[in-house]
Parts: sequence; C-alpha cells; structure tokens
Amino acid sequence: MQTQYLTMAQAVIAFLKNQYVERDGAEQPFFAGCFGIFGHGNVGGIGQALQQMPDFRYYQARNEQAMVHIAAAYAKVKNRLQTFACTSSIGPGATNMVTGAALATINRLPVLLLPGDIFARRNVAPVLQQLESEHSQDISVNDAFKPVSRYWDRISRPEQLLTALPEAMRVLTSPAETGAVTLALPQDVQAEAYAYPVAFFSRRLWHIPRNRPDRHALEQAAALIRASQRPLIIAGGGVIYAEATETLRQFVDRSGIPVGETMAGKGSLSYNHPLSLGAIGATGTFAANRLARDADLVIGIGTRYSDFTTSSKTAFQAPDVRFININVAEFDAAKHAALALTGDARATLEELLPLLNGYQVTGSYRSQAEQLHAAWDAEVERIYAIRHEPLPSQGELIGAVNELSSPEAIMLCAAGSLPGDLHKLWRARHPKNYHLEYGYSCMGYEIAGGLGAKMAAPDRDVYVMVGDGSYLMMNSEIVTSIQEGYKLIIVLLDNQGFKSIGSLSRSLGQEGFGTRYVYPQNGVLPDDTAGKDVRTLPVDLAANARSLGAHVIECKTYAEFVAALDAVQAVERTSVIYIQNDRYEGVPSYESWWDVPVAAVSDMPQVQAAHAAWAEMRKQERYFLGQEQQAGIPTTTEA
Ligand SMILES: Cc1ncc(C[n+]2csc(CCOP(=O)(O)OP(=O)(O)O)c2C)c(N)n1
Ligand SMILES: [Mg+2]
Repeated sequence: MQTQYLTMAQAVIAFLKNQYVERDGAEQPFFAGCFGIFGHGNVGGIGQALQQMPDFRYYQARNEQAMVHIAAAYAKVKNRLQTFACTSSIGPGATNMVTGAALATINRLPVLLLPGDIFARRNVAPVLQQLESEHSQDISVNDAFKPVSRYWDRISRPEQLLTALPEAMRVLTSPAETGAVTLALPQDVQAEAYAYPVAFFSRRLWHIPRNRPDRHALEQAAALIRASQRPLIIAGGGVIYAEATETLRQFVDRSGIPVGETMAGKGSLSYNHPLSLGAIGATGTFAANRLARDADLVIGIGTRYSDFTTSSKTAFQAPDVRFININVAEFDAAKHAALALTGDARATLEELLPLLNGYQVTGSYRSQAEQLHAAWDAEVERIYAIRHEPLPSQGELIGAVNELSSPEAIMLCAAGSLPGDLHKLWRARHPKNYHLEYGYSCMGYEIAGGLGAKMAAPDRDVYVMVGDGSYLMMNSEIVTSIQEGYKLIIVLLDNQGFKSIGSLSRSLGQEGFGTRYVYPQNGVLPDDTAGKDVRTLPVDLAANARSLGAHVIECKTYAEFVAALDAVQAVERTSVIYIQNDRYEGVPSYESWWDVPVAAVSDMPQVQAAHAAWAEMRKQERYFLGQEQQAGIPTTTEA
C-alpha cells in the first residue's frame, strides 16, 4: 500500500480539498476554503497545514462565532452544495463557535468545525484554557458541541481520521442530516505524523440525491388533494434548497392551490404571482393567515413547522384539517400526523403533478385567494408610503431598500423587529432575494452572514439590514469584508435599543423594561413609561463603522435615505447607511398569534390583563392527531 507521511492536521486539509459534490450532473468542490483564528490550539497543527497547502484558501475572521455564520450563510446561498471549514484554537476560541454550530444545525446548513482540543497525551495538563474535571480526564469544553452538532468526534489518534472524515462528509452532504459537524482536534495530535494511505486523499465525489417518496403515499396524497376543498401550500426553505421553485410554480399554475411562505421559504414563489399569499404565520399576511385558518388540507413543502409558521399551533382551525408534508427529512415529513412524502421537494412535486392531471381548485376558492393577494399588495403599498416624522418608520425604510435595490440583490437579516416586518413587507423577486436566518434568529449573524452571502454570490449586491442592538453585538466582520474586498451595503437602523423586545414586553404588560439604551435613573433603567424624559447614551455607531474601515453615509430623513441608497452604488468598499428610526411606529400583526408566556402572578394590572388574554388564546392551540382531530385537548397544567 502506498502511504504518505503527514501530520494529522495536514491529512485533514489534504482530505478536505479533494471532496467534491454533484447534483443533477453539476460538480463542484464541497469546501471553498477554511476560515480560522489561530492560537496555541491550532497554530502548529491546522495553521501549519494551511500554510503548506495554499491551494486550500485560508481566510482570517475576527470572531470565531462570526466565521461559523459566514460559513452558514455561504452554504445557504449555495443551496447547501458548498461551505467552509472553520478552525479555532482551544478553549474560548472553540466555545465561541458553539452558537454558530447551533445556528447551522437548526437551519440545516452544513458547516465543518475544527476546534482545537486539550492534549491527548495529558501529561502536561492542565494546559492553558483547559477545563478540568475531577471525575474524568476525558472531558473538554468541546463536549459542549455535542448537542448542537449532527456529527461529533474527537481525534485522539491520527489514524482515526480514516473513519471520522468520511462520516463527517456523509452527514455534511446529506440533505436530511446536514448541520454542524464538529471534529475536535487535540493540539498535540494535530502535529503528530502518520503514514496515511495515499488513496485517502484521492478525489472523492459525493452524489447529492433527489430521493423520491413511496409510490403508495404519492397516490394517497393525490387522492387527498383531489378530495380537498380548501388546500393550501406552505413553502419552506426546502423548496429553495432543492431548487424546486420553478416546479412549484407549475404545480400552483396547474392546480390553483395558493401558497404561503415561511421565513426560510420566502421567495419560493415570486411575490407578484396571483396565488402568492406572502408570509404565513405569526409574522404572516392576512392573506395567508385567513386561508390557513380554514384550510382543510395543508401541503407543507420543506418546512419544519416552527412556532412562527404555525402561529404556535393556532394557525389551522378547520376541525378536520389534514397535512401532507413533502420533506427530505422523515422527522419533518411526519409532523402534524401528516401523510408523509419523504423525498426531495422537486422530485416529489414532479411525481405528484401527473397524478393530479385535470385537478383544479374551485373557481370561487381561487378567486378568493387572488383577491387576498391583491388586498395584501395594497397593504404593503400603504406601509411603504408612510412618511413618519420626525423619525421615519421601519416600514417605509424597508420599502425604499426593496424598491431601490437591484431585483437581483440579496437582502439579509436575522433578529430584532426587522425580520417580522421584512417577512410581511419584502417583495421577493427571486429565490435568493430574501435571506433570513430565523431558525436561531441570532443577533450578530447579520454582518458576518452578509459576508458569507457576498462570497457565495459576488455578482449580486448584498444588503445587510441590521438593528443597533445586533450591530453592537457583532460588527467585527466589516473588517474582514474590507480585507477581502467583498462589498456589503449595511443598512443600520438605530432606534436606541430593542424595538422588538420593547414591543413584546409592552404586550406582556411590562412597559419595555430593560430594552432601551439610556442611562439609569435613580439606580434603575428607565422603561417606556419614562417617555422622552431620559438621558441617551453618547454612542456614535456611524463613527464606529467608519473606524472599522467602512464608507459611512449618515441620514436623518427618508429623502436622505433614498439618496444614500443611490450614492452607495458608486462606492467600492463595504458601506454603512446609518439612520435613526422610530421606536414605536410598527407594522401590525395580521390575524396571528405567538405564544410567549406571561407571568401568572403580578402586582401590575397590565400584566394580569395580559395573562388573561394569553390564557384565552392558548385555548386555540391545537394538537394534530391524524384522522380524528381533537379540539380542546386540555393542557396538563390548566385542565
Ligand atoms: C444572540 C441573541 N441574544 C438575544 C436575542 C433576543 N432578542 C431578539 S431581538 C432583540 C433585540 C434586537 O435589537 P436590535 O438589533 O436593535 O433590533 P430592534 O429590535 O431594535 O429592531 C433581542 C435582544 C437574540 N435573538 N439573539
Ligand atoms: Mg434597535
């Protein structure tokens, strides 16, 4: 057997650069390179290997969490067919990646994490940054990755790579299993050498399948659809990852079944299709939510039915509503006691189409859907046209970005009040136009994610929409975008704190406590009852962005904002458009609900009132049990 004497770390990189994927005949390398931050836990191992193999491009990040976000966003834009590896030192460098791992796993996005780990040989322990345990020497902080990884391993002998790396690739490239994969690499073993079989480093092609569902289930599904009176499609992220949007459009055109979209699925159908109802669920439109309420058949495609999609299980109120779920993951396909079509979204819709030959929803149902579509469009128009003063409203600023950005652009966001407003208001013109990380809704994803998106689609303009809270949590990758020459257009909306949680807090009767960025008064942070009677902080976010190398345009009015969106086109590097907006002028919710617990006991009458309203809404939450639906199943605590 031919062997090659390499360090474990060199073997990792030599293996990774030879992994390719293929779907529908198109081949590409699975890894676009490696992001990393070096410390004593990886500098002499993976760091040395990357230096020796410059054809596997190394990128510097500023924060380990951020680099995982970059990789996840990149993978999302690439429909999960390509990603980055991420290398960190041991200890804090490693645990900084845990949040990123959770985000990737929840959103079903492939990322490969290579945290350094404590010495396998142990004799010099405790090493710098080592967590010691008195009852085991086989524990390190990297064990914290286990619940947030789809595959986790620790490489304590160099030859373990021979079985670990293929498993890592199997999971990363599996449409159903994918998420974060963590290989903890002890710092001593990284630098140890071993005679690896040369065959281990030969080019390997991973075929990404388009699995087809069981034939019998397909026939049953066709029969259920034919028998339904008020069917509704919920399009989730799986539609976009499977590149099923064109097939979905055909399916909708032929059947007349209207479509509501989840956060990850928005853009599945162009916003101006007459059967597009836009966003569904807690942040949905009245169009989608009204049809969901009375639907007798819900066809979920590539959705995992988060509480935002189901309005905390209150969205579907028809007593005998049934579900058909098309999903690559059996786990998601089975949700809500559905008829499970376990398979790729595109392949499954292709199989279903001929079985529905001649089928159409009734004319009255179709025209109801089309009227709702038009009515919703008018509502968007109304909100885009608000000119709030002195500070503009978020809705009008979203309208300006939507209308003044190229239709080919990517708009990206993750947390705050923006996601809900964007879900309702953004007019998605292509499947990548609307990029929301809303599985984890992680403050700090925005700028890092924007960089990942831009690296994945350098020909598209990338608009990062970010609140002041998220901006303060992680703005460091502005520097990386400048270093690597990827231009981001960052729209920074400053409302001096948490508009989102402020409004949530008020809805619970709590007056926005702890959500404003103001000085304390008499040892307490003022809430919304203090009104304007507060001292604001001397923080200058525009100057902050400028100090990181960004081109900054500060605006005060809607007109200046519009001018800035135009001016930014001529700038070559990452730019920040800074504007203050109103904390209270919000976009309402439309016939939907989200279950957030309210204190059962309080001295404040508003909290008591909120609790009573909450208890009333909870009665609408449903279990879906299949054939015989049961409404009004008592909860254990309030039987
Ligand atoms: C990492 C993280 N911490 C906390 C939260 C909870 N949270 C959701 S939105 C939000 C406030 C966001 O503030 P900002 O970015 O200014 O947006 P705004 O609400 O003002 O629109 C918080 C704290 C979160 N989603 N992510
Ligand atoms: Mg804010």
